[in-house]
Amino acid sequence: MSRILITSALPYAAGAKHLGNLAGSMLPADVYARFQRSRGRETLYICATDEHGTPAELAAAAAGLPVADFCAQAHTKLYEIGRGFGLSFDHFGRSSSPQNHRLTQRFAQSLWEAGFIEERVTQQVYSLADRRFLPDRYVIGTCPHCGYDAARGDQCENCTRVLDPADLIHPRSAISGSTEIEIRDSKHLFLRQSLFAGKLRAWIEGKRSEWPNLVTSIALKWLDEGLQDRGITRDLSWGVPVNAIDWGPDPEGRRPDAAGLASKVFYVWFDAPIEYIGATWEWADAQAREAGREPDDADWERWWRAPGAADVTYVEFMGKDNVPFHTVGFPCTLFGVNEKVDAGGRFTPRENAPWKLVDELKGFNWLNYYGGKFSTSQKRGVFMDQALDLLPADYWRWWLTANAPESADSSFTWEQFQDQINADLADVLGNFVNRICKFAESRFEGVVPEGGQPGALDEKLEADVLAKLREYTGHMEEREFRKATAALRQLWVLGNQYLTEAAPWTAIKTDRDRAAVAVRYGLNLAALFGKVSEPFIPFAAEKIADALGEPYPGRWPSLEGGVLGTLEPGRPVRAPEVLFRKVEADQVAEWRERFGGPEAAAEPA
Ligand code: B3M
Ligand code: ZN
Repeated sequence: MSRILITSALPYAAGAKHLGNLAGSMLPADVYARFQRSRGRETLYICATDEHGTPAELAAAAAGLPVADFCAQAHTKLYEIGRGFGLSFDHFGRSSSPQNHRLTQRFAQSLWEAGFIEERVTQQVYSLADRRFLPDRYVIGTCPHCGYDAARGDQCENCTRVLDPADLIHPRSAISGSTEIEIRDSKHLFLRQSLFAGKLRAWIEGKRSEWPNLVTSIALKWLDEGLQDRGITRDLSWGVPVNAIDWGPDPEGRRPDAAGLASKVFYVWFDAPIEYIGATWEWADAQAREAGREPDDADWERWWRAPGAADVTYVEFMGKDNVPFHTVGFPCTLFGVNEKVDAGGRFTPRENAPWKLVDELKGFNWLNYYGGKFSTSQKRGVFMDQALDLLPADYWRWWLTANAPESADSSFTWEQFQDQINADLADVLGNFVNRICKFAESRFEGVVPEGGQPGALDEKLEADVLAKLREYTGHMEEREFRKATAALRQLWVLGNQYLTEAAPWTAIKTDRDRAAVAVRYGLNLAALFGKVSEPFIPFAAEKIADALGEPYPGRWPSLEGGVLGTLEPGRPVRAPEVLFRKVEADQVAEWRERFGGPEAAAEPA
C-alpha cells in the first residue's frame, strides 16, 4: 500500500489569511490527509510559514518589529488558527529553520556544480539614504502611463501596467521617501531554467490526463511563452544567506564570486518550496527528540528520495497563482539536483539518490466574496481568525469544501452560507443523529436494541448505502471535493428517508421487534456517518463517536459490505449535545453589516 505525502502552499508569515486562502490550500489538504489516514495509509501532512522575502520585511516594518521576531509571532499565530480550524498538520514548520537553510544552500551548491547556475551582473536600484538596494516594489514614483503618483516599481496599482523601476518618473524610496537613489550593478545567481524547457514540457504533457485542466493549462502557457532563466538571489538581508556556501567548481572549473555575492540571500520563491522538504526534516528531528534518539536523515529522506520513497505518492494543494512555481520553478530545481548536463546539452542522472517530484497537483480557482475579491485593506470579507469567533470550525469547513472553487471561481455570500449550513448540517445530518439517539435513549434504555429480523426495507438500505459510499470514496480518492460532499450529503439523506419509512416511533406501538431493527440500523447509520464525515467535520464526528462508544478517529468502512453492522446489540449509546445550531437571520444581518455585503463587493478592490 502506498504512503501519502501531502503539502499545502505555505502561507506567508505576513498578514491575516482570509477564507479564500484556507479554501484553496490548507483545508482541502487537511480533508485529504484525514481521509487517507482513515483509510489506513501512512500519511504525512506538511505545511509551514513562508517567512522570507519582501512581504515579511514590509509587514515587520509596518508592525515596528525586527523581522525575525515578527515572523516568530506570525508563525505561532498561524499555527494556532490552523489548529482552531482542525488542520491536522503532522508538522507546521518555518522556512527560516536551520534545516531549510542547509537544504537551500546544498541545493544551490549542487546546481552550481552541475552547471545549472550562472552568475550575471544586473542593474538594481540603490538608495543612498537607506544604504541598501531596493526591491522593485520598494521604489515608488509617478506612472509614465497614467500619471498615478504612487506607482510601485513592479506594477502600477492604478492602471495595472507592469513596470520596471527605471520607468518611474521622480522615483523615490518607499522606505525613507528619499529621492537619492541610483542604479548600481549587482551580481546575482541565475538558474538556467531554459535548459529544462523540453524536459518540463514532456513531464507536464504526461500529467495531462491526471491533473486538473486548470493546472496543466497554466503550466503549458508558461512554457509556451518561453521559459526564462531566473534570478535566484536578492539584495536583501533577511533570508537564506548565499555567502555561507563552500562552492565547488562548475563543469568548466569556475566558482562563484564569493565577495560579489556576500550580503545576498536566496529569492523567497527559491527557498520556499524547498521548505516542503525542510519541514519534513524538522518533523523527523522533532520525532527523534521526543523519542530520545539521535536524528537520522533516513527518517525524512524516506519521504523524499529514491529508492526509499518509491512507494510514496506526493500530492500538492494550492491556489492557481502558485501553480507556475510548482509546475515550473520547483521542478526545475529538482531536475537540476537530480541530473547533470554535458557540453552538448544532454542530461545524465547523478549518482546520488534522486529527489521526488510531485505526483498529483490539485490547484484551485479563487473564492470570492459576493463576486468581488476578499480584501484586507478594504476590510471586505471574513478572515480566518474572525471566522472562528462567529461559528465553530465545522460550519466553515463544510461550506468551504462543498463550494470549493474547483472548476471555476466561486463566491461566498452570507445568504447562501446560511441556507446550506441549515439545510445540510442542521436539518439533514444533525437532526438525523439527534432523532435516532434520543429515541434509543427514551424507548430502548439507551442501548443498541436486540431482536427482530431485517426485512426488505433494511436490506435495500444497506445496498443503497454501500453504493453511495463507494461513489463517495471514489470522489475522495480523486480529490473531487464538490462531488464528494454532494455524495456524502446524499448518504445522510438516505438515512433520513429510511427513518421516515421505517418509522420506529409508530412501529413500537404494535411491533417492538420491528422498531428494534429500525433503531439498530439507524444507530449504525449514525456511527457510519460520523466516521465518513470526519474529513470535513471532525469536531462533530468526534461527538458522534463519543455518543455511540466508537473510537475516534475511526477507520474508513470496508467497501465490500457489512457497513451497518458495527454496533453490537446491548452497547450503551446516548444522544450527543446539539451538533449544529441553525444560522439565524439576525446573525446574517449583523455579519453582513460588519463584513460587507453585495454593495461592498461592487466597489473596486
Ligand atoms: N507563500 C504564496 C502564497 O501564500 C506563497 C506560497 C509558497 S508555497 C511554497 O500565496
Ligand atoms: Zn499607471
